[in-house]
Amino acid sequence: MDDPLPSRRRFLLLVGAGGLSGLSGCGGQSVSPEDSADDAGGDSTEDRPVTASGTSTPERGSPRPGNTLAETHPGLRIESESPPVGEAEDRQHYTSYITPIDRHYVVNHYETPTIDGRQWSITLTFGTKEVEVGMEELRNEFPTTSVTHTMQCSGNGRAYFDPDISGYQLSDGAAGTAIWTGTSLEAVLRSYSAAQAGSWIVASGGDGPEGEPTFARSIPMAKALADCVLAYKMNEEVLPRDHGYPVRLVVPGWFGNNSVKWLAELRVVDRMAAGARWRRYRRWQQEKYRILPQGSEPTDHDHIDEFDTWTQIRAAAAGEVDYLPYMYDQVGKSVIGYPTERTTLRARDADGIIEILGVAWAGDDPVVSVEVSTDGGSTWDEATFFGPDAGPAAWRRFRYLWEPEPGEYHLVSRASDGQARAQPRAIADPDAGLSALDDGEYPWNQRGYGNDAYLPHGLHVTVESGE
Ligand SMILES: Nc1nc2c(c(=O)[nH]1)N[C@H]1C(S)=C(S)[C@@H](COP(=O)(O)O)O[C@H]1N2
Ligand SMILES: [Mo]
Repeated sequence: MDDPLPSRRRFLLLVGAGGLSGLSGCGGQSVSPEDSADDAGGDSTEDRPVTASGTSTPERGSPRPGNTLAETHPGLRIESESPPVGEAEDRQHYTSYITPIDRHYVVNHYETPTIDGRQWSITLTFGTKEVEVGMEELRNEFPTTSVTHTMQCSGNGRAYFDPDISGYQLSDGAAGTAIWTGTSLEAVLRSYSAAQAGSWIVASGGDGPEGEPTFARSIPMAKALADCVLAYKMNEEVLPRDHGYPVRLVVPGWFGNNSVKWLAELRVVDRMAAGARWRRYRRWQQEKYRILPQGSEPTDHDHIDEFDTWTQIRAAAAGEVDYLPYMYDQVGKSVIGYPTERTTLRARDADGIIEILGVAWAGDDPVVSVEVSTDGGSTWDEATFFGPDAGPAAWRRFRYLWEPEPGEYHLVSRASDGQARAQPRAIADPDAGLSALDDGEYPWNQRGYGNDAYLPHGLHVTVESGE
């Protein structure tokens, strides 16, 4: 090894416009991981030097620092360059199985950090132990694995809420399917005998600037062991900077907010990040990414048992649980990718057939059927799945062969999952609260999360005679 650094693995973190990144407070042994998490901020950079003035050559193949999101992702409609946020600018990528990187949406809460991947390591803490798992080790000492996963931002579809929701106005484009390659989280946890040390993992990113809460998510151990991946490649390329270079957590089937980018720490613990002791780590777990009906406020919880977001909504509506839902396992959804909104079509052949194409997925649940309606949901007909089936974490492609007369049409699609749950019709009035779902409508919620109602995702087309 030509590692010039002393015994302990260290990394240099170079920062962009966002200022010094706050990777403090991770050093030192502690009896309880929570104790070190309750950090006064700003101390202990000794073990893990943070510098704004160091230089490094980007790893070969990694994108050059300094590029704008518009440059690296020309297929996105940019909502913000600082921090980078963009969704696919049209629905064309819903007609193909794998989403090219330049069309795969990006959502960041802070600036994309500039990281020297050769120096990067993940700090794994469990019980009283703390180890550094470096990139070489991840790549070379564990079997390589990959997962095809449809990632969707919880805020995809926010633009359709009425009353409006403030925040990035994501409509249809904040979902994409990529092949994520790396090391299974289970293999790493087992090799250090870390899995038995707790029932939760708090995964945190290296992007939070000094003084800001760390982007951290609490993942139940069962899911971590089932299929999570520490990914360093996306669609067979070196993981791009904006998608988490050099390594991110990928939580298959779950909303994108769970897949922590620039993964810096994995803490094996016995509860979710909650309360004052987890001050730096609780914000993105407890305050954000909750389904909050009108007038409600989130409270911190240490533990939940149900991760299916739809089931959580139902349980909260029925008063069976005392917490408001967390954004984990994705709800069933389908999107038509062809034709597109307000287009004029002609039948493609003498038979007068138009092929409607789209994708459908349902998180951890398989998607079992897609129906298409050409009259805004009055009548439905079954679509056909085709193409690869990589398991529930990835969407299925569907097609529907349509033989229309000339005229105006309102196309919508509706997926059903393995529990016979069909997409709701529309977004409910805020007064309906969480029980809207029982009436076939999607609950309006304060942050505009999880919208899978079929009417807002429909489109209008004109069919002209082929003569
Ligand atoms: N460290 C860190 N991880 C993060 C985020 C972040 O801001 N910081 N954003 C999350 C959100 S909200 C989403 S939807 C996905 C987006 O991943 P992508 O940009 O690769 O599409 O990353 C998640 N992981
Ligand atoms: Mo997100």
